[in-house]
Amino acid sequence: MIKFYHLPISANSRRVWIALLEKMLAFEEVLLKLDSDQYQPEFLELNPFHHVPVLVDDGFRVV
Ligand SMILES: N[C@@H](CCC(=O)N[C@@H](CS)C(=O)NCC(=O)O)C(=O)O
Repeated sequence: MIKFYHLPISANSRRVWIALLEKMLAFEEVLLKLDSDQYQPEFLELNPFHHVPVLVDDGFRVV
């Protein structure tokens, strides 16, 4: 299943969120707080630019 790393109040995240909902794709949400979560090593491995949103689908990342 697609993993969607985001923060609901992020406008950039919302664009992707709306697309996922419009396409009726199943996804699992991973909520981040942008006061430190984006700098955690596990997240930096996904996106070295420390930005949300990030999509991961079966190992394929979109940042
Ligand atoms: N190129 C990205 C930029 C996303 C972006 O700027 N995200 C902001 C939140 S809206 C962010 O994650 N900021 C956290 C940070 O800069 O550490 C996109 O357009 O999706």
